[in-house]
Amino acid sequence: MSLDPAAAAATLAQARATRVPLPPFTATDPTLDARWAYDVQDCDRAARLASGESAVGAKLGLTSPAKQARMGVDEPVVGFLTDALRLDPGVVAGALAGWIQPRIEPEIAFVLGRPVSSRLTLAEARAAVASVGIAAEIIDSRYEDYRFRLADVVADNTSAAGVVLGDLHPGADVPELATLRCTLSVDGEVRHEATGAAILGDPYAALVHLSGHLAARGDALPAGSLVLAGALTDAEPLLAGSSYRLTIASLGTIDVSV
Ligand code: OOG
Repeated sequence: MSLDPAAAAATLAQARATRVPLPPFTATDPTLDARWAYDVQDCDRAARLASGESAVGAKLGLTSPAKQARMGVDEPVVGFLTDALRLDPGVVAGALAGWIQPRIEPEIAFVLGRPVSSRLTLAEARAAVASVGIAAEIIDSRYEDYRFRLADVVADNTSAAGVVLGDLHPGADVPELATLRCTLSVDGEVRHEATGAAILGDPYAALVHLSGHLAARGDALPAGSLVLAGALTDAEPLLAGSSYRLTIASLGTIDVSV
């Protein structure tokens, strides 16, 4: 019998609280799968909501070739977002001590203009988006050295640790997202570049994937939800004393200094 999902969620919560990373669950049970892992996520989400956090949306992960290759997992994953994950750029430095091995990565953020509960077409996904912006996602794997398999990273809410959201623009005012250029610079030096097409060929395809995931699990997101489409480039470690600039043409820039 697989490890009880509630027990795994509690073990991950303990790792977050104590900042002591874990060996991956799949090292002891390689049969653990995505279904088990999303059950762990459900336990984690229920515990966080019971402790007073509010659900604010969802995040996709591993939607770009750069991330899939780096992390060795070749399919997109979905996590949940609560208000506790929303950060102002100015507080990231102060939050550093609360993480284990944080990294930062550039993302496209959507705010939904309508609820999503069934699988959308690409055209429906576009129409479901009210506004679009740039986000900086902070990830912090609760597994030693970010070594995990699909079931581990899903159980760990896809490494979610924080979100800095930039200005939002009405979806209709933004050029074709697949064409937008993105850079991630550290201390003034460009480390990573990509276009929006890095995300499943078209960032709206991430929303299609999410809608299929929600439909399959009988889950839904209300209008107003925040959705992160997944990193366009590989992530950079967040190191004290460094400055990070994330830019997506037409969407904006986020500066974070730690
Ligand atoms: C997994 C989460 C990846 C993304 O946007 O690709 C992710 C990880 O890299 O630890 O959030």
